[in-house]
Amino acid sequence: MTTNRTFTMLKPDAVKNGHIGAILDKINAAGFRIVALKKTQMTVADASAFYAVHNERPFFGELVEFMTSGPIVAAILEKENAVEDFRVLIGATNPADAAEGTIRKMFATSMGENAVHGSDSDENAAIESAFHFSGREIF
Ligand code: FUP
Repeated sequence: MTTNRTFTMLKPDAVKNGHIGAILDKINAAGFRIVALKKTQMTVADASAFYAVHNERPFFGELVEFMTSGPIVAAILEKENAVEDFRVLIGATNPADAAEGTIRKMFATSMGENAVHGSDSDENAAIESAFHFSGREIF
């Protein structure tokens, strides 16, 4: 079942580099409706839980360190086929492989500091949205 919703984070590099407005513009222009939005900073415990699926991977420590290094902008986005369309909009995990015009091509600096997160399935979109937002923050 498709939920037509996905979850994103504008990562600490994107926030630090002043790209919040430009990235939200691209998200709007691509036809996504913002149903929840906030600036927040994850603790080490938060980031470790959020990325638990990667906890055996060699990059896990760096990933948690980076994701807790500064504030992020978390959002829930709505559009038909949201998960898949948003992953097209953000581009490949490594910005060097990301297609022209994608958010990661435009704003990411490296594989580790890749500007944005996008859920990889409807199931994870729901889990990740609930991780960051309560029911009364979603409209
Ligand atoms: P993505 O779904 O494109 O966000 O990528 P993954 O879920 O595979 O990875 C999550 C995050 O881990 C990436 F955004 C960056 C980091 N990562 C690395 O630093 N090195 C890797 O080899 C893979 C992922």
